[in-house]
Amino acid sequence: MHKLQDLLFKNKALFLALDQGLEHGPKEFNLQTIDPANILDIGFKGGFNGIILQKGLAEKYYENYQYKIPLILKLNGKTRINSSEPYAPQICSVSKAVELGASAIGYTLYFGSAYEHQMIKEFSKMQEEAREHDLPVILWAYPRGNGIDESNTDVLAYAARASLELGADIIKIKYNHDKIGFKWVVKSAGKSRVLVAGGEKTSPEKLLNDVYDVMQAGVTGLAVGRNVWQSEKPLEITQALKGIIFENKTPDKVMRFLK
Ligand code: FBP
Repeated sequence: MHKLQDLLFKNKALFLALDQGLEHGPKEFNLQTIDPANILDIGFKGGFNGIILQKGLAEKYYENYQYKIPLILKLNGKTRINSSEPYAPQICSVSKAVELGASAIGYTLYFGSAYEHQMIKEFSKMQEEAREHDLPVILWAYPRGNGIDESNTDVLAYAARASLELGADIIKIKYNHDKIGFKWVVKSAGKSRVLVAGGEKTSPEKLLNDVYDVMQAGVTGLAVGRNVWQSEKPLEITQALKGIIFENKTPDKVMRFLK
């Protein structure tokens, strides 16, 4: 049986991302959050639908959480130490993901990069292997590279459509604050689900309003990292996000969790 439904609640999803240590470096963490176990705790206590980890964290920290929160294993990644044309090589196999107990796999594809063809090839192979193991596939669809406008609505819609055609079950994409245009991005994804990325830490009001807007545009939910675990009230902001995503509440109604 396809496990995608197992990752959803009321057909919606809220995932916690913890792959920023590789992507951005330890500057994202403080003395508390530098310990991955403390963020896994937030994932479990907050009742997230899944936690997104790279292989190294999964090997060393996931064992204690395997019956508490589903694992979404990222199979590629890169650092930002050298900011040349983006390419995130595959660093983990599908069979390793199965061994580590993953409920889904993830891959970041930089649409428009000079290395796009290489990533499309890698992703396609991985997607077929994932099908053999019945693992849902989440594609981080990030337009990026020389001369690419990352927040252009047409470019985002193209990335969403390309992800559908490449076989992604869930497409994780960034919101560009074009409320109307984003509906077209979601439509372009067809039967693939769309999740929005959290982005840099912002005020709870702005985050909740953005999440409300993307839910109105038809997305399935959010895969958020910094806006939760960099918050002084990570569990409260999680409650507020859940109110909007799973209970269709408005930002005004859920702000009480943060008071
Ligand atoms: P955040 O909610 O912290 O932005 O995490 C979402 C995410 O997609 C992570 O999975 C990933 O590490 C990061 O953003 C990549 O961000 P970017 O490549 O834009 O710096």
